[in-house]
Order: sequence, then C-alpha cells, then structure tokens
Amino acid sequence: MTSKGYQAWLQNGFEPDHAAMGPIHDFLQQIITTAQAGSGIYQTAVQELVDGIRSITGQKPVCMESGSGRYLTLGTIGSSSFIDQSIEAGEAERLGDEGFVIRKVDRGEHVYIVLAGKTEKGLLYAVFHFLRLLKTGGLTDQVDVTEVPKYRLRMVNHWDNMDGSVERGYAGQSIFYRNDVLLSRSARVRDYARLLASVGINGIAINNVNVHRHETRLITEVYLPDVARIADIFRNYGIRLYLSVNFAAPIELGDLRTADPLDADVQKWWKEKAADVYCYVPDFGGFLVKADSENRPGPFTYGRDHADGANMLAEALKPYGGIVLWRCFVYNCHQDWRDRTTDRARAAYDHFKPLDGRFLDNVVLQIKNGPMDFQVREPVSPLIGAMEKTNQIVEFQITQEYTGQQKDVCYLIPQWKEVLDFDTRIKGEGSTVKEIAAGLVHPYVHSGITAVSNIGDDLNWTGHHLAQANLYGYGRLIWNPELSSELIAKEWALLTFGPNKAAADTIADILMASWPIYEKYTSPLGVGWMVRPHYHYGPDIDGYEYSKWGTYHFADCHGIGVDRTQSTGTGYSAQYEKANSELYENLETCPDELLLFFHHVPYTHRLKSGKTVIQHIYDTHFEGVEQVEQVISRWRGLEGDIDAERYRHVCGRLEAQLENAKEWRDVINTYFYRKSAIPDEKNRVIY
Ligand code: GCV
Repeated sequence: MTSKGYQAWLQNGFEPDHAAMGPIHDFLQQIITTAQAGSGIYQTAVQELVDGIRSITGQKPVCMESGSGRYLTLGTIGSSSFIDQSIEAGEAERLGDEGFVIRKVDRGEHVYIVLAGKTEKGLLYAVFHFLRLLKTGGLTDQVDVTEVPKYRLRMVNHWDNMDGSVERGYAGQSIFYRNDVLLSRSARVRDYARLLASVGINGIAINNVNVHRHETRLITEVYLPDVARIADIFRNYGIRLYLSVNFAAPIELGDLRTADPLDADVQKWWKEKAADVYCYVPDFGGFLVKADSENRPGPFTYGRDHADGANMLAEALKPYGGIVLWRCFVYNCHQDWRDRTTDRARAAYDHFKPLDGRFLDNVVLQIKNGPMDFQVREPVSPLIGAMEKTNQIVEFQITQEYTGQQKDVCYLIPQWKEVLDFDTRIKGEGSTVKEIAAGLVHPYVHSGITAVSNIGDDLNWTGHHLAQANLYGYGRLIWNPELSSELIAKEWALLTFGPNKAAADTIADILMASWPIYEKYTSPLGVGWMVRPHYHYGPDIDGYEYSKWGTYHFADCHGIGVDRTQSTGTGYSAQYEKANSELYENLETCPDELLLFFHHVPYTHRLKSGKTVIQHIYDTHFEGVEQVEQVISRWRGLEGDIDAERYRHVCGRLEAQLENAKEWRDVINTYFYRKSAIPDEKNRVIY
C-alpha cells in the first residue's frame, strides 16, 4: 500500500533535507553487518536500515561483512571488534536489555557510525532512532547518542473483538480479526508491528479486556496456531504478545462448574491452559484481566478477592516467566443516583489498597491514569504509587473515547505528561508518577506504562490523520518522558508530512492547542462526562445524571460539582498523601481546572482567574469555538505545503469538529443559563 496516510511516520520516498543530512551522506552507501545474521530481530534491523536509507537517498546501501572508508555498522556488543572498540567500559551494563548507542568512530582507514545495543532489541531501536534523526536533521557527523528507555513494560492494549469490531475504536474494523477468524497472515499486522517498534513499544495485548464467547477460546488449540503466527510477526519486531482472558473460562469452555480461584481443579485447569499457550508461543507475555468490573466475571462470585484471583493465574504463568496484568478499573456500575455516599472515584483505591502485600511478584496491577475513566480532565488516580509491595503499570487511553473520537483533533501527549509529572508525594517530594511507573519509588519487579491503542483498518490507521500523532507520541513519551510535547509534535509532523519546517511548526502548533481547546468546549472545570450515554461523543448534560454508572455533576439552580472532600463529601480527597489531600480538600487551594471534580460550588463562586464559575463556563465555550475556527484557518494556510489528499481529509474533519464544538457550546451555555438564570456578562447568544 502506498498511501501516505498508511505510511504514517515511516514514509517511503521521503524528501530529505539535504543540507541537514550532508555530513552523514557519505556513510550511507555501505553497511557492515556482523556474524549474527540468524536471528529474526537482527534481520529486521538490517532490513529496516537498508529500506530506510533507500527511502531517503533513493539508493540501496550495500551490505557487506567487512569494508573500509566511511560506513555504517550494526551489531550487538560482543559481536565484532569494530563495535566493541566503540563501547566504553561498563557501557553494556548501562544500556541494559533495550538501550543503544549511535556513535561515530574515527580509526584512520575506518571511519564509521556504529549502531549497537547489548541485545538485538536495542539494536533495532538504534536503527529506528538513527533513521528518525536522519529524517529530522538531528544528526551531525560527530554523532554520539546513548538512549535507554525509562520504562520496562511499554505496551499497547487492543479492545478488538473477533467479529472484527473494536470497542471504542474510531478507525474502522480490527486489523487482527474478521468474522471470528484471526488475520494471522495479514501484511497489515507486520506493518503495525513496524510502527510500534519504531517508537519502542515492546508489548501488545491483541484482544478486548471484555472477553466474549469466541475470544475466550483464544487460549485453546482452536485458535493458538493463529495466535502463534501473530506472535511470530511481533517477535521479529521485539514485541511480546499478551492475551486478555475471561476469568470464567473454565466454566464457559464447558470444562468445569466453577471458576473459584481457590478450587484445585480450577488451578490445574489454568496451569494446563498456560502450558498450552507456551507450547505455541514460548515467549508469551501473559494474561490481561478485567474481573468483577462492568459485569465481567471475577473472584467476587466465590467470596474471594482480587489477590486470590490474580495469584491463581500468576501461579499458572510463573514457570514460564509470564505475568498477570490485573486491571483496577473496578467499581459499582449499578449505583443508585439518589445515593450521594457511593463515589465511583473512590473505588479502585478502596478495592486494592487494602490488598497491598498479598499479590505474587508476577502480578502487575494496571491502573487507569485517573480515578474515573479517561475524561478530558481528571486528577491522577490516588492508587498510583499507593501500594508499596505490589507491582503497578499505568494505563492511558490513546483511542479518543472521551476526547473527540478521532473526529475532533485532540493531541493527548500534554495530558499524559501532566499525569507523569504529578508528584504523589508518597515517599516525599519527587515521588512523581513518572518515577513510580519506572519502579524507582518502590522497587517494583515489573512496572511501566500501557495504553489502549487507537488504530483500525482505515487506510490511514487512525481515522483522523492527526490522531496518528497520539500513537507516535505515546511511544516516544514512554521511552523518554523528558521529551517535551512540542518536540514530539514537531518530530512527528516532519516525519509524517515531510521536511518543511514551517509546515511542521504550524501542524505542531495546531496539535499543541488542541487539548485545551477540546476541554474548553466540552465539560467544564474537571466535572467530566455530560456526554451522550454509551456513545460518548457530543453533549448530553443529564445523559448520565440519573443513571447507574456513578457519573454525576449534581447541577441545580444554585451550583454544580461533586463534593469529594473529607469534611462534607465522599472523602475521596483523603485518598491522597497529606499535601495533595489538603490541596484538593481546600476550596482556596484546589486548582481551578479540577474545582468541580472536588467541590460543589455556587455558580457565583470566584475562580483564581477572577471569573465566576458561570462566566468561566460561558467564556470558555465561546472561546473554544473561536479557537477551532482559528485552527481551521491555520490549517487552510497549509494548502500546497502538504499533499492534497491529507490536506483535504483534515479540512473535512476540522469542519465536522467545528459543528461539534458549536453544539457543545450552545447546549452547555443554554443549559447553565437556564439552570442559573445568570446572564452572560458579554451578552452573547445563548438560547
Ligand atoms: C473495554 C469504559 C469504556 C468501556 C471499556 C471500559 C474499560 O467504561 O467505555 O468501553 O471497556 O472503560 O476500561 O474496561
């Protein structure tokens, strides 16, 4: 497939910036390979380097086992004296299993750039990084780069079903399944593996956490041969495969009458299933589990708790080095809206914190970044870092369920950076989410970051072309969370649309403005929701207000917001460490953007900005629409600077976004005007 959208940030026929590439050009004609040519990942690395260079220079480099003059060489440390001479003492240890160096070495007759890792995975990442630097003008002929990823687990989760549908998918059908068949020979799977590996992703769960009837059988011999073929594809790109499993599988597959985790037959059943899976996929990553959540089965049915459930699966995987990713998105989804004491935001902490110390060391609790559900604005989940003796992984959502569904542009890297930079203070200052997820605050055996992917079988992968930036940026950010959102945006724009710096700057500006704009025209001040039930796109302010889901705003004629304080509310604020708990508890110190998440206030309450809540609502909603109009005019300025196909496609999406923004503006402003009877100070049109 040759579409530019399909090639995403790995464009073929890339028009290089010759001036920027100048000093490197001489090195690109010859590649010296090392004697490890048997392994899949090494082959992938060489192939990617050859193809990448050809796509930039138009000439295929020659691969040889020895040479002289100027050249590139790639290999693992220990595989050639040329490589080893470029590595400093102790460097291999510092690189670990996935780090790499890219370094120029000058030895008279031999002047070469070495791409090396301690492992072949490191080497593959070196190749992708080298090509990225080459394409973005980031290489000098004194190149000396060392990179080590911050996180060990860097995963994506797919909410794909075997009928081909994708839960919360906004870019077509699944690339993995169609009509209950696995597409295990599809070229798309390999192309997806390339995209993921190019930004350092090393794990993938390929089926929905809501495991239905057919998917329950993915761990049986009916489907394992196909699962194994998919695992082979990902393995060559350094990515381990995981499967979501159904906790009630022993019953649903008709083998047992219970799924009680303390039942000896159930334990034996899972051990046998694990053995089957490892027979087909020897490096299988492990099981991802949604249990006792949103009507999924789990250990509660048998009077057991999450530790009992997770440990039972962990025992089964342990002999093979597998892990259990056990999700903490557990809450009462049959709540009575009249009951103001039950608070969904409290649920994950209340369920899991008391279990600290009970989980085996190959269990990893998977915690959504916020306590509710990937809203445009939420505080950080207080469970992150709260369990000292239990491994954790943070879960983000790349797919834009509540952030515009890849119809509206919403670049999420700044949101994730705020989460990563949040200081939980769990072990004093500096206990940021960033450090916790790296296992540097508590000595977790397994930790890292995962996220729900945003791709489907649309030709451009993500529906909206600009939504590709979220997948790209996710990988780059969780490799190195110190990268700025702007840098990632610019890098992505250059790689995706070509080396026109002015165009890339404009695209990056549009991306950078997009999350604040989206927040402005949707639900205000951290209160969240107000979306159309189930569908989650477009405004429906009371859509979830009298429902069972625990997602309320409590707006009446006096005020709005959820009182989650310890003194008068649900007590959620007390789940944070003292400094943060006090910050949120206190109306004076609670940050404006989270005010309505923590407090119920009158419409006349004055924000730190000096505006009243009601005026803030009106102003932000008018501004949000105006800013979408500005984005459209900036995008229109790119006509002729980028290819017509993608230019036009994004124009169409932006026009649709404008309609959505207007709808939100008018519905929200009218609703709150009618509730409060307070007019807009600026007298604008409200219905
Ligand atoms: C996969 C939200 C989404 C569901 C999703 C769930 C989860 O409720 O709307 O589609 O289910 O989160 O994360 O398990």
